[in-house]
Amino acid sequence: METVQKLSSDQLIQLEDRHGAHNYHPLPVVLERGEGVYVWDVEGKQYYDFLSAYSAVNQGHCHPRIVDAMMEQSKTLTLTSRAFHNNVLGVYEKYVTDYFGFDKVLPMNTGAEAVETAIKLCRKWAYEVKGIEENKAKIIVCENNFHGRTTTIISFSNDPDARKNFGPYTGGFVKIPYNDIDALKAALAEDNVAGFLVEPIQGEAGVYVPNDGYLAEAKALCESNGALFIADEVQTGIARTGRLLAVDHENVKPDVLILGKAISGGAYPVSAVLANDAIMNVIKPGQHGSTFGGNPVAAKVAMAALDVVKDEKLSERAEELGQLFRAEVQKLVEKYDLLKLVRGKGLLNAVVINDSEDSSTAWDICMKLRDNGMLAKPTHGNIIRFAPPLVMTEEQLLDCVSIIDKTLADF
Ligand code: IF1
Repeated sequence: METVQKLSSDQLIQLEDRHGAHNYHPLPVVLERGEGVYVWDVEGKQYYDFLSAYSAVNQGHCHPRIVDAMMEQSKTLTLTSRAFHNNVLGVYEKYVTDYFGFDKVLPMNTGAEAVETAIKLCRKWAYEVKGIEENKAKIIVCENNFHGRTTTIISFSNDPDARKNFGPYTGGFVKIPYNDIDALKAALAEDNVAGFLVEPIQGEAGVYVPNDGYLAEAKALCESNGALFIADEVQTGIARTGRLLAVDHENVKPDVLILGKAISGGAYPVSAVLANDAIMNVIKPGQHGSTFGGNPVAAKVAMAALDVVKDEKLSERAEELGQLFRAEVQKLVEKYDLLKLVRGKGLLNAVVINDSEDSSTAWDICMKLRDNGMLAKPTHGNIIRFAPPLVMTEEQLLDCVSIIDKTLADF
């Protein structure tokens, strides 16, 4: 029998470097196992995961209930395509629409696909229900948005890395500043506006939390102008910010809700677009879909992942732990000049480093955090995002705060 030699971190990083496209710049750590709030690298070192796969692993790594659901269904039926019915899809569709309180769901796989779905849905609704002249519909978006990587989505990004040399771009989008109600009011007053696509908290922009009341006002303005309020909760949804949805903080019900990431607990690519009949019924057979969307494994995984969120009270935990985390890190902000501020909601938080965006300070801090057993990733050069799995205990969270403290003290 052939013996497989175990590769070291360095060797594995080299393989990626040589054979993979260089579309990421990962922290140099090679993980091979995860359980709950912990991950282990190939040398056996244990870390707290403070990224949670960009908030996909809210339920913790390899949650046994989610993994069991996936294994069980994988042994029975993995994919039929939508050319035939299967015995899981309808059950899931009822489950997920009851769970979030919408008439219908359109299942997809990735966040970007769900955003694309919402854009198509919004445009079709605008032409067929609102009565906008064909090809004239405009969707309002925000500056510094992040909604994914497709050609249409990057067309309305203003991040040069995301955009440059990927044109020609898709038209039909109007960009306004985030967290600016007057700008929204002015944009909605224009002709042919179909909808407003917004992140309840801007994730990629550095966990940028809008003013209290912004989302509720924005929703009310959309309503009075006959435009759809489309919430991209791919990152903020599923208990991350201390509520099931981030819009729940302001009791806002979106016309179109976009979910991804943690709807599967990170076990499988699952995304969803939810809306009521008056909107969703504009999509007819043949007009949208995907081979894997709503497949039986995805459906079972999503139901298990959403069960876990309720049964383990993850929204409540995120709310409580988030309060504690920000209070503790605020003490560090006062203790270290290096930290400018901490902000966030629930367990979606970031600290801004007192240094320029092009400095390497945040990256260097993340490297030291790694050495001290905690994994986090900088964004925009001087911001570090802290988003651990929501299944963390208070004791573990305080342990992490002391790791941050110790790391900064050494700096
Ligand atoms: C990467 C950030 C997180 C998203 C929102 C849609 C999507 C995302 C609000 C698309 C994806 C990602 C993808 C990721 C980095 C990342 C991210 F740094 F950009 F902000 F989460 F923190 N809407 N967010 O945040 O979902 O198609 O990726 O499933 O590696 O590019 P996707």
